[in-house]
Amino acid sequence: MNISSEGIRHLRSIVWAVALSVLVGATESDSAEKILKIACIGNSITYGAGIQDRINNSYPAQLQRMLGKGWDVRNFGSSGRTLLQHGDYPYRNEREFEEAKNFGPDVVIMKLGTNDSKPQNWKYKDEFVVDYEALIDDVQKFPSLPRVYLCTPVPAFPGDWGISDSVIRNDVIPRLLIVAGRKRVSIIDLYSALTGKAEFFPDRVHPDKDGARLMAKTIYDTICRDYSMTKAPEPFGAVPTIRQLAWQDLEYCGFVHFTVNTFTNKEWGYGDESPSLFNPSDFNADEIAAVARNVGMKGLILTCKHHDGFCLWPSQYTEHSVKKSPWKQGKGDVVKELADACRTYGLKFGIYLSPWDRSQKDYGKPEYVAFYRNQLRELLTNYGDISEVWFDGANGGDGYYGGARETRTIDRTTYYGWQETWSLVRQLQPNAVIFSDVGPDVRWVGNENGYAGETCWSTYTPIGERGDAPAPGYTRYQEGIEGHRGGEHWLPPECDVSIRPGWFYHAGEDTSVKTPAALLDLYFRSVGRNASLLLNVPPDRRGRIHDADARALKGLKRLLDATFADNLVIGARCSASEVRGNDQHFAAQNAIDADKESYWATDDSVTEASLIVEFDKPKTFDCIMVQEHIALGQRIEAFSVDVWNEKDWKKSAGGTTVGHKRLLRVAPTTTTKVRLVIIKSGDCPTISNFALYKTPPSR
Ligand code: FUL
Repeated sequence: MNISSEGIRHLRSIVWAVALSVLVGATESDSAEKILKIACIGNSITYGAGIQDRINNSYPAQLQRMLGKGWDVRNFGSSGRTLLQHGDYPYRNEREFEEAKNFGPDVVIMKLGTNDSKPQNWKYKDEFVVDYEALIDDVQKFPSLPRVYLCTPVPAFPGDWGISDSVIRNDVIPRLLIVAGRKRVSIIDLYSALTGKAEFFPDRVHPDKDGARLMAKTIYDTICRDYSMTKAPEPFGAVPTIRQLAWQDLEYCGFVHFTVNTFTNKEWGYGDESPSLFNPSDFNADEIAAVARNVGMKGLILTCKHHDGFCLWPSQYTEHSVKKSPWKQGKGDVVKELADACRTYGLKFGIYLSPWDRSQKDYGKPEYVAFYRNQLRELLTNYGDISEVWFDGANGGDGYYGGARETRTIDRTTYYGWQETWSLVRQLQPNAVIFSDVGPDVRWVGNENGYAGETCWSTYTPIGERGDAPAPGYTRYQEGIEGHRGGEHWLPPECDVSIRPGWFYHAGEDTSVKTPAALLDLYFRSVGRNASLLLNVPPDRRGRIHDADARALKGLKRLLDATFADNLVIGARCSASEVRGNDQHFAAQNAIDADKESYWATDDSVTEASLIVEFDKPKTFDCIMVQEHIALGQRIEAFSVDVWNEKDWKKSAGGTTVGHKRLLRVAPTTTTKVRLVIIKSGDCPTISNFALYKTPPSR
C-alpha cells in the first residue's frame, strides 16, 4: 500500500520535530521520548465487550503492549455503535468521539461497520459511503491532524443480534474500499486476518483475547511498516498471560498457616478436633500484614481450611469453624480480618482451601465436591480481590470423616473435577492465579524446601505418575524443579517453604527459625532462579508473628536492601554485538535502564550475542542479575558473564536458563568492563535487565 497524503504529512511532522530538537540543542533521547498517540475508534469489538479482563486484553490494550513505550494507545470503543448516521446508535453522536478528539491523537484507527449490517441499519446502506467520508473528514480536522487508518470489520460466525457476516463481506467491505480509495487512507484488513478463526469468537461476533491479539498484531504490523519501525520478535513457545506476568512480579510473598493445629501442636489435624480449641488470645491481622509489608513481601496466602477441615471463616456449610470457637464469642472471621488488613497495607491476598477434608462425613463421595465448591464460592465472593488460589496436592488417607474414623482414598485424577472448580475461580476472580501441581497458572516447584533448579524453565508439561494424564497430587512432581525446555504450558514455579521446620507454629521450634543468611540463600535459589518465594510464617497461639520469626524476616530485609541498594550499571555505557534492525527500540542501553518493559534484542535467529557494559572508573560487584523479556517467552539456555582484566575477557560466572530473573553471586570482582554473553538461545534473546550489585561489608 502506498503511503497516503496523511502519511507524508505525518512523516513531515516527525522530521520537523527532529529538526527542531537539533536546532534547540535537544539530545537524541529527548526526541526519542516523543510519544505518538493512537485513538482507537469503534464499537463493542474495539471496546472489548465479552473479553475477560478487557482493560488488559482488548485489542487497543494489546496493541499498546506490542508498541511499547513511545506510544500511547487509547480505547474509544462504544458498544452497539454504527457508522451510519441513520443507524440506531451512531458513533458520531457519542461522547467517545469528542474524547478521542480531545486526546489529540497522531493516529486514528477506525473500525466501524459491524452493527451497520443489522437489518434496521443496513436499510440505509446507500448512505454508508457518504457517512464514512464525512466522519473521516471530521477526524482529519481534529486539531492534532491525525493520520487515519480504516479497518475492515472482523468476520461474524455467522453473527447474532441481527449482525450478518454476509452483509459485512458482500456489502460493507466493498463500500469501505470505495471510501478508502476516495479519501486516500490506508486500509487494515482485519476481516481477512480473522477469517476462519471461529474459535476466537465464543459468541459468534466478539473476538476473545486471542482474537483481539490477532487484531492488534495486524494493526501493529501496519504501523511498524508505515513508521519504519522494526517489528518486535515473535513470541517464542508458550508465553505468559497478563495475570501470570503480574504474579511473576510479586516474587516474594508470605504463607500463613493457622488453624486448630496451632493449639494442638500438630502438623496435620485428624478432623475430630473440637472447634473450641481455636482460641487465639491476641490475634492481630493488622500487625501480621504490617510485618509482611515492612519486610518486603508483596502478598499473603492464608490457610482458610487445612486438611483438618476447620474453617477460619464462618462458612454456612459446616459447623466446624470459627463459629463454634470461643474466639470473639464465635463471631470472628480470620479470613475477613486478614483480607482487610492486606488491603490496608497494600498487599495481595490469596487463599488456601485444602481439597482434602478429614472432618467431613461425605469426603470421598460426590456430595463433598459440591460442598468444597460451595466453600470456595464463599471465599471467592465475600472477601474482595483474591490474587491466588492455592490448591494443595495432599489428598486422601485416614481421618475422622464425621465419626467413621477410617482410611479413604480418592482417584486424584477424577474425583475433584478440577476443570469445573477452576472455572469457578475464573468466573468469580478472573485476575487470580491458580496454583497446583499442574497449574493452570502457577506450578508447585516439586519440593517444600524452597528452591528451584539452577536450570529452571517457566514452560512445563506436567505428566502423571505413570506417564498418563496428570492431576494435582498425581504428577512426576520432581520435574517441577526444572520444568521443561519447550514445555507445552507457561507454568512458572512457586517455591513454598516454612521459616520453621513445621508449617504450623510449635513453641518447641522457636529456636529453629531460619537465620537471615539462610533465608537470603533461599531467596537466591528461588527468586534468583526464575521462581517465586512463598515463605511460610505461622502465627503463634496469640495469633501474632513470634519475635524470633519477625527478627529473621527483618534480618532478611536488611540483607536484601543492602544487596540491591545500588545498581552499578546505571549510567554506564552499553553496547551490543548486534541490535535488532539497528533500531533504538531494541538498543543495548535498554538492558541497563532498569525499565522492565524495554529490552535489548537481536535480529531473528541470531542466538549468540553479547552485551558490553563499560564504566568510567573500575567498579566492584559480587552479584549479577539478568532478566529476559518473558512476555515473549523464555529463550536463553546458556549464558556467561565475563570481566575485562585489561588484556582479555575472563569468565566470572555462567548459567543455563534466565527467565524472569536470574541472580548469581560471585566473589567480589573489580573491573572496568563486564560482558554478558548469550551462548545459546531458542531464538533471538530479549534482555530486559542486566544489573550488577555489591553487598556492603556486614556490620
Ligand atoms: C502440604 C500440606 O500437607 C502441608 O501441611 C502444608 O500445608 C504444605 C504447604 O502443603 O501439601
